[in-house]
Amino acid sequence: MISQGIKSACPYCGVGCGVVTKQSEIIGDVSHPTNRGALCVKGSSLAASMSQPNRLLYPQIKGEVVEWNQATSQIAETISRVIAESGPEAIGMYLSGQLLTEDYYVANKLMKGFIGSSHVDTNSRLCMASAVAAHNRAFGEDIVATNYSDLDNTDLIVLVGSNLAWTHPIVFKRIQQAKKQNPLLKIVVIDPRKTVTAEQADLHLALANDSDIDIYNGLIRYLIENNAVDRDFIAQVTEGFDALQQEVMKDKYSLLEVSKSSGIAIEQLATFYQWMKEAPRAVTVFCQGVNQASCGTDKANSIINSHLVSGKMAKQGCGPFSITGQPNAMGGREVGGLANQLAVHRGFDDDSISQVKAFWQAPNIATKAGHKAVDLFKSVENGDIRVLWIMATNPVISMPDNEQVRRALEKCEYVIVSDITPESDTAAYADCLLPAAAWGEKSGMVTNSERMMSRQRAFTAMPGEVKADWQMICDVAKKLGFSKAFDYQSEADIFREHAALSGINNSTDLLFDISCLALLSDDDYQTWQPQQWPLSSTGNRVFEQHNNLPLFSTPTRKAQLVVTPSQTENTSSNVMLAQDASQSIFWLNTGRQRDQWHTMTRTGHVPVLAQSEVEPSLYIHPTSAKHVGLVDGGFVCIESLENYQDLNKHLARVVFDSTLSQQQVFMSMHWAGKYGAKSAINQSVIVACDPISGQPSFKSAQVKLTPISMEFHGLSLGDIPTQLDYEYTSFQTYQNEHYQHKGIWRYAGMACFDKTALLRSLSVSKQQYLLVEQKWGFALVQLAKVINPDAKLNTTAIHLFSDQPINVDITTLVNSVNQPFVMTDVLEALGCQHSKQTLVCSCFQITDLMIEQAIVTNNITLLSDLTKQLKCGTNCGTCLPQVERHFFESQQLIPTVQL
Ligand SMILES: Nc1nc2c(c(=O)[nH]1)N[C@H]1C(S)=C(S)[C@@H](COP(=O)(O)OP(=O)(O)OC[C@H]3O[C@@H](n4cnc5c(=O)[nH]c(N)nc54)[C@H](O)[C@@H]3O)O[C@H]1N2
Ligand SMILES: Nc1nc2c(c(=O)[nH]1)N[C@H]1C(S)=C(S)[C@@H](COP(=O)(O)OP(=O)(O)OC[C@H]3O[C@@H](n4cnc5c(=O)[nH]c(N)nc54)[C@H](O)[C@@H]3O)O[C@H]1N2
Ligand code: SF4
Ligand SMILES: [Mo]
Repeated sequence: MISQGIKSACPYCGVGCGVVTKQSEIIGDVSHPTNRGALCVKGSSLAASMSQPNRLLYPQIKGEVVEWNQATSQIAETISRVIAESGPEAIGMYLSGQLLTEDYYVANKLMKGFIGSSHVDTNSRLCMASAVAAHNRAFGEDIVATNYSDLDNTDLIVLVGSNLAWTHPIVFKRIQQAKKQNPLLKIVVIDPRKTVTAEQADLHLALANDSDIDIYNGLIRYLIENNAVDRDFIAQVTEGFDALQQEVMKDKYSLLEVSKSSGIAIEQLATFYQWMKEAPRAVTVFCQGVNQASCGTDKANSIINSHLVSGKMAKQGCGPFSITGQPNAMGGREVGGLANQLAVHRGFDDDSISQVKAFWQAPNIATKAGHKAVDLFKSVENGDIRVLWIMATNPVISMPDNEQVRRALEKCEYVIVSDITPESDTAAYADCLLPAAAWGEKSGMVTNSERMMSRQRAFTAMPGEVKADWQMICDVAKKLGFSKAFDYQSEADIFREHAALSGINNSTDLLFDISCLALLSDDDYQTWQPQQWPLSSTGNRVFEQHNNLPLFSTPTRKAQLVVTPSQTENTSSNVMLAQDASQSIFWLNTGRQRDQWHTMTRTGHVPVLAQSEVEPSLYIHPTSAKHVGLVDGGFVCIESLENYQDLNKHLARVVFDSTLSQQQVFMSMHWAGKYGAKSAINQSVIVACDPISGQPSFKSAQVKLTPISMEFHGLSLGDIPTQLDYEYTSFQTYQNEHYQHKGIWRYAGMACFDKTALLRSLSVSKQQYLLVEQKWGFALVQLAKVINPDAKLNTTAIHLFSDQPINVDITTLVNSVNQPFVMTDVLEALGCQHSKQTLVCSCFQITDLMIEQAIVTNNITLLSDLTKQLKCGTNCGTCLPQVERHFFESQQLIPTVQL
């Protein structure tokens, strides 16, 4: 039962859109300043995502359901015993930017103040750590320097390492609207791939791996040489210009040399530099193509440098904009959830330690930074950390070198996992599995990319015995003897304390101070309207202005220009790839698809979201593919060059993509759990971390590709016939009015195709199954009952097996299941080799075939008529370039209309 009219915030990306409940739907909140009612396809599918096929409802110890009391007692006893034996540093926690501020606050307080271990890190280490480190170096504090409104009114928007159209669609929509309002607005995309975002740019710089710093140092050099730096701004509010100038004047940053190291044509580079020089205002949005690099912190600082030297900073329409990934990545940074922060933007200096200790009345305050994520799991493996509590993250899939994480968790004495489903790959390693309240059932605060604090509100009852994460942490804390410090009655209690703690920044130049909310009433917390910090009277623009110049949070109040030397020689795959005579080594770039969220636990079961990438796919340029013997639709083995125990590899389906450069391949990070854990990307991603931020360079793995020929291919609709143990398996949720089964399994094996053995292993009895021989293999039609012995049959599942890749039209096949049909229909469905339809618009479920048919049938000659008729591209707008492409392609097929 959903309570009506409840306002909350979308639990996916860091855009932070407002939503509201309406009947059984969840729709965009028109009063929320971030999205004004708009939602992307993930946000629009929230109601569907809430029907989790397998919710975790009760605490479990070693797989047995237990009472909460037993679970929390065992956790507290284990923690106490291990502390007594090995000290507090043997306890670790691994948190998530998907926790609410209140959950995050109590977890951090318990670990750093009461248990006395700073080995508490978060998946934000994989996500925002480089941006955090860069902000700290440049501004003296982790501050995102811009607001969304800066995108509405500017002259140039540069998107670096960000596929915004897919990953932050509602912010991208805002940019599309700004462009419509002001056609002179220029958009530049710096990304090695021609993404849907890049397709919509005025200029796309398809750079070589990690050559961003070269491009930015080259830009600064160009601005200096062309007298386009803001000398007054540099002198008055920055430090370090001379050293930076010395670096960028080196030969390697000339236009010619940067063109060589980045692989971008001189004219394109010069155009970008000229636009940056001429634009009175510019915003640079950056995300994982910048952060997830072994030089990620330097990349981010090189971008910030360009804004500081050109004075395009701290004013309307200007600034570097590190856009956050997870819904509460920013809230986690506010409470100090990273292992190298203590709390509220404070580190481990003496002052901070004593102030936080006094505020918390902490008996065991941690006094030095703890292990960052990758080191945390190494410490677990080597036995230094003996108890690990993992909350709201799935590191077995999302951390680099999955095998190492598995080894660590297997070896760890006591693993606690809090999750909403027992199906997360990490839950399988839990000694104690705790059922967490999910989005819609829990309440708290989240902060989005532009520091906007919004409420998530519960609108449905908690099922089973689930508890909010903060509640379970407090239950354990109380059993550890810290009753007074963790005796909160509500989220509001915790939020007030967090706000009050930020008051220790009052006497400093730090901007994060929300202590004016320390006395917020329960009512005010309940009715909270989105508000951006700083909450001060000077408005919500960060960096207070003094004589029209910004003041930063550094001791001198000046921003720091950081020398960021080029790393292409060390990090670029070009060098290594150039030495690869066999040319079977590739630069593996990884990232996101439009319609899935991370490890799929919250989106994999939603049919609408499962259609754009239906199985684990490796994208590769056709020329490179041919060179290594890969065929479109075939299988590839992706193997890390550091494959120690023949474990760091996995299989995926090959998809040709001629927009990629020839040395680069791409795969999404999502495949996990039953959907395709065998093809999880990070099994073969063993990469270096940024030495400053500790963030893994997920975008720069080097891999060997080998074609795999399968002897056996299978595709099943409906319940899977047997335990699948083939080399390759994947699952796609699929549902329509005729087909109410779970979905489509695709599998393939290397063992010889033996029909008799297969039938035996499936324990097929002749009464239940119908065997249909085809020229490409055979099909098993699983019959529920015979309706009419003469002709009409009812099926519950169809299994296809072949020694050839199976290429049938799924829509036709699915439509033939679960309805009575005559045998010839089955044959038609099985034999059909229609060209595959590709989903173009997820919001309205429009495929390329539907677009073509609409154009031909209705003789459509205007793009606007097409979008009006099919609605494709009219919701979030991210598919517009594809719609346009299909429209123009099909226009060439239709004879020109004579007027
Ligand atoms: N649909 C969807 N949206 C999401 C998420 C999701 O799971 N699904 N997750 C959210 C989260 S947590 C995050 S962190 C964000 C991430 O959002 P993004 O950072 O936009 O997404 P990614 O696909 O990880 O990577 C962005 C781009 O970096 C490029 N890149 C790779 N190497 C380089 C390089 O050397 N230089 C440059 N300039 N670019 C490079 C890649 O080609 C890729 O297109 O998305 C958020 N939004
Ligand atoms: N190769 C590669 N790897 C990457 C990346 C990449 O670009 N390439 N990106 C990295 C980035 S930026 C990120 S952010 C990470 C994301 O990686 P993860 O954080 O591991 O991914 P999620 O699937 O979001 O995991 C969240 C888990 O929390 C559970 N959950 C959901 N709601 C709640 C709740 O309210 N309480 C609790 N306790 N649990 C809940 C979910 O079921 C799920 O198991 O992946 C990183 N890994
Ligand atoms: S843009 Fe992000 S926050 Fe907004 S609806 Fe989509 S996923 Fe949710
Ligand atoms: Mo992220």
